[in-house]
Amino acid sequence: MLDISKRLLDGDKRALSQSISLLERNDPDGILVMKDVYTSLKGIYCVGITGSPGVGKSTITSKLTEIFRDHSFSVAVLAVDPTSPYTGGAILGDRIRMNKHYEDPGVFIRSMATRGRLGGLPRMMNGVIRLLDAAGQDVVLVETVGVGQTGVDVSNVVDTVVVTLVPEGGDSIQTFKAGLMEIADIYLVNKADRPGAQRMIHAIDNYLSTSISNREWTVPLLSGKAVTGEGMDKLYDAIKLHYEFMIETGLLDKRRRERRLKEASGIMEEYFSKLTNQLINNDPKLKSLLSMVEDGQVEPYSSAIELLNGLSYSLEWGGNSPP
Ligand SMILES: Nc1nc2c(ncn2[C@@H]2O[C@H](COP(=O)(O)OP(=O)(O)OP(=O)(O)O)[C@@H](O)[C@H]2O)c(=O)[nH]1
Ligand SMILES: [Mg+2]
Repeated sequence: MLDISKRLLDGDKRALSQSISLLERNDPDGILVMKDVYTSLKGIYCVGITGSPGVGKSTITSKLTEIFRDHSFSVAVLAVDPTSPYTGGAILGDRIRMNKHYEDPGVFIRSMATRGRLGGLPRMMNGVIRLLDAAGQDVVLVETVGVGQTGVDVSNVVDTVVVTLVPEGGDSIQTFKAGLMEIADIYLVNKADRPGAQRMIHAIDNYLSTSISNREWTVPLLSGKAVTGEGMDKLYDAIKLHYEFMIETGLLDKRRRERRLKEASGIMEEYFSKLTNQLINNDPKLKSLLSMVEDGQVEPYSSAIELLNGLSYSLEWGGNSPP
């Protein structure tokens, strides 16, 4: 076992930060750590807080962190920054907001970049969550902007999805329908102090009563004012209820099984796609065929098959051209 794995299992926060970085950098040691700690995992509970920019996700996350701490749970916060970590204004704001938690040894905060895939969750998210588990964190709160794929991605990573809406977004309910609404385990209308809050709540209520749902879980519709903390206890209760539901129905286990499979096949897909590019780039014959495709001289479909045949040669011959 690597020394860093031992320190991680002892709950050393520096080892935790370092091992997350290893994973982010694709360092082979990161994989060794993952292997070292795997049998010691307890199954950390993951809650996603998602919604459009500025709906109050960080404020909610901060309040929830407080409540989880009051219940003696250790908390990890993963803030998924749509641009880059530590530079964007939003992340600076989050840092100030989360300041009091930085002093608390029971709280671990990390921001993560999406690496240009706007709206995408970092692909190593499941791995990072496992590292947090290894370090002994009880709960992880994942804050992500719910645009494009992110909202959909987040349900592949967390156990409970909180979709946050604000009164101002009343008209955009149509757009939410496409993906975000389906993945919600809990709806929260934040900024209930703003005009139009009641109308928003009615609109969602309407949506909920007209949409056909065969899920056993009845998605609760909550409202709150995260800045004052109002409604945040109810949010905590709803998360706890959903957690219990997930365990009792066996859904937690089912989702996690599916997630592990998806994770492994995602890693393989990524590996094969990298390998394909590498092989093509190192093989002058394949490269020239591709540039003919690019120029429109040869038909792409049959050329792709020819490329694949060429690749199997490259694999067999260790990357060298066949004799
Ligand atoms: N009026 C009102 N303002 C709120 C409430 N909750 C949060 N805010 C304010 O809304 C602004 C955005 O809050 P954040 O928590 O940063 O929102 P966010 O969703 O994390 O924003 P991004 O991470 O940039 O997407 C801040 O100025 C908050 O103080 C609320 O209940 N009522
Ligand atoms: Mg935020």
